[in-house]
Amino acid sequence: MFETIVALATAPLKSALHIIRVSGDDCFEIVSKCFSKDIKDIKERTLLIGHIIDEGKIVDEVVLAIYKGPKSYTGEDLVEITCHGSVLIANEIIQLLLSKGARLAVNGEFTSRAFLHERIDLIQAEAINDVINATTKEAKELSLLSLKGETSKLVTPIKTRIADILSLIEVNIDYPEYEDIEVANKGHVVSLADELVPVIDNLISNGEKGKIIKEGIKVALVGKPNVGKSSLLNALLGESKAIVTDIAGTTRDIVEGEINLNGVVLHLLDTAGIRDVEDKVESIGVEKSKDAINNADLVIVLLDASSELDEQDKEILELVKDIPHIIAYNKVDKTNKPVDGISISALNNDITPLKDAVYERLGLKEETFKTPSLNNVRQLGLLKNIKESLLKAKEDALNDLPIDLVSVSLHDAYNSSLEMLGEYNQTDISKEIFSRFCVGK
Ligand SMILES: Nc1nc2c(ncn2[C@@H]2O[C@H](COP(=O)(O)OP(=O)(O)OP(=O)(O)O)[C@@H](O)[C@H]2O)c(=O)[nH]1
Ligand SMILES: [Mg+2]
Repeated sequence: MFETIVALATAPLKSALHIIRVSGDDCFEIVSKCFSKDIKDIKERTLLIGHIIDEGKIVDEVVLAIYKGPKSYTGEDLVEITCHGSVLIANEIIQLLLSKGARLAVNGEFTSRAFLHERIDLIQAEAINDVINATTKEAKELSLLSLKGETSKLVTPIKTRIADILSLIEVNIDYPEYEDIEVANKGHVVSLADELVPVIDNLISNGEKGKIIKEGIKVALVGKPNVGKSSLLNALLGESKAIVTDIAGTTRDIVEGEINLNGVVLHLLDTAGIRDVEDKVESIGVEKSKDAINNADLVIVLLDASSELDEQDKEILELVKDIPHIIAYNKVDKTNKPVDGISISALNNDITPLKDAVYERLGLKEETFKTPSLNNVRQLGLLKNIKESLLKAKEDALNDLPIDLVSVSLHDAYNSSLEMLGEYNQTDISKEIFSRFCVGK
């Protein structure tokens, strides 16, 4: 029994039109109670013009897109009511539907229904959210591949191969009397791990790159005071966002900005120049700079090309030594001394060498943008679980543990592959995932 749910699918703002979605077992019956025509017996996809009526009074003229389940987004009977774009009208219609027996949908509930009715698997459901949230054309295109099911296809062969060996082991354990069945031995487990681990490693690597395309990276600009961090931020953004002066210690708080670098979003953080100071405000700023270093995916350390490296520079280089970083020399316009490294002039907007170096560091190739990948935290976490479980099974097999004990880890690997597609422990994961959706999706 699927209750009938209703929600506004468009943003609650004044606009040309609004769309209200209704889905569930009694959808057609409930909508018929408020519409000028009876839609209860509609058997195929239909578009109808008519009126929403409340106790004989017209609320609005609307268009109904009527989808007979299972051929609908949710897999259930579903109606999309397109009304005029007034929030007042949309609310009136929703209230009316509620009074006739529908209930308000929670975040992601329409997509969750699609998942429960097996219209889509969990990876596709996540992709819907990714498509909505994509901020670059590239991220959207990658998410559309997942929505089409291309990403799910990466998991299915892994799941099947593990299932092959697991079922062989189970048959051996359960039916030892069947002599014509191949005996499961440690060789099977070792070769399964040897076959799948490189495949999974490749998926993890592609997934990490896909994550960069989808979410971008956090880039912190750090250096001692006055090296030109804020000037660099402004040059990258193409606007004068951060205050620039020749006074050391100008920037106190983090200044943020975003750019799209060849299809990848860089979340830029301009930080306070790092030095030992007494000033209370500035020293808090310096602490924030250090936090920014630790939370960044990439740190750009800015040095002054026109002066010698000093203790402050060296301390900063020490701070970033275990964190992915790029060193760039700024103010090359001020010196004739040759610079060994990336040299730029933020003042003159001459920053292409740094942009190129950042992009190169991302390790993205043209085909990466077209490669479906398992790229969110959940999917990458599960890939790592599968890999670890396979390695554990291999180790147990090589240590000559009885095959039924070896199979415990194989079961873990198998369950993780099911969880990836949402075929295991459905309610828990789906609740978590669909809660991130907007209402009406
Ligand atoms: N000649 C030259 N001057 C620059 C360049 N970049 C920045 N400056 C100058 O250096 C001074 C400091 O620049 P800022 O961008 O404020 O330096 P900052 O690193 O943000 O300094 P704090 O916020 O104090 O840490 C300003 O006078 C800038 O005009 C450059 O490429 N060449
Ligand atoms: Mg600054």
